[in-house]
Amino acid sequence: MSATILKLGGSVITDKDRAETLDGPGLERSAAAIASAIGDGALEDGLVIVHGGGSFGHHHASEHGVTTTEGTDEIGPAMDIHGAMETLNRFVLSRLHEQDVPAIPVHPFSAAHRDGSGTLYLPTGQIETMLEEGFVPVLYGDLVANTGAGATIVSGDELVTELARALEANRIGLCSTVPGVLDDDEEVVDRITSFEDVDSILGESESTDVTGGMAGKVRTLLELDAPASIFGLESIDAFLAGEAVGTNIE
Ligand code: IP8
Repeated sequence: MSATILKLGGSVITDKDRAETLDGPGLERSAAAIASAIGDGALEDGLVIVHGGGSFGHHHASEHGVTTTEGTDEIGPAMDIHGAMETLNRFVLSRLHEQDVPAIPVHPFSAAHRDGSGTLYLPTGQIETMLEEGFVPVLYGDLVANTGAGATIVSGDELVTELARALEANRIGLCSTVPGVLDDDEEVVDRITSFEDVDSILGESESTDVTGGMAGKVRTLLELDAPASIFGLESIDAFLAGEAVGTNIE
């Protein structure tokens, strides 16, 4: 199985400054690009979409103090976070359906879990079968049951990493609100091929941030076999058409 994995960042599809508010134009632009790439036959090996939480998930997660390591075993907070993400997922699906994209949801809370050391387990047989049958699976940052911690957050980026390995993805795209990884002069860096590049471009302080931030993202992507690109919404059509856009991490 090989497929393209596309992450739609939460800041692309939601208004980050207003709780539970969509960025309608951003979402519609993304859905239109996906529909036209499928129509052009550019994604014949299949497409898996992962979307972030934006002002839906993150708002509730921070209110309840839930992170990828700090969990909750209370049903109220759990349903606030998961419920908001399910709502966002329904919006994403409906915009994709309006453009005739055969998108179906895969709810990480129901599919994945973490063990006591925090390692994520995500079965992918259902996703592979969906792809074989011509569907476009859509996953999202969510909660997952976590041994000894109740339920913790799983980020969209973690899901992308797991999917890339399990599905032997041929390409990974992270669509965000920045046009790529930026150097000190705010110019997009075309290519990153080593951890040394990350240190020299993003600096020591950023590179120590292994759990989040751009350096952490780039480091994780470097460890994967598939080439990855980080790009802005303006380049989504070109990425889906197979072009090199934004920052290429290989
Ligand atoms: O926006 C986090 O996913 P991300 C999702 O990909 C939640 O980091 C539930 C906060």
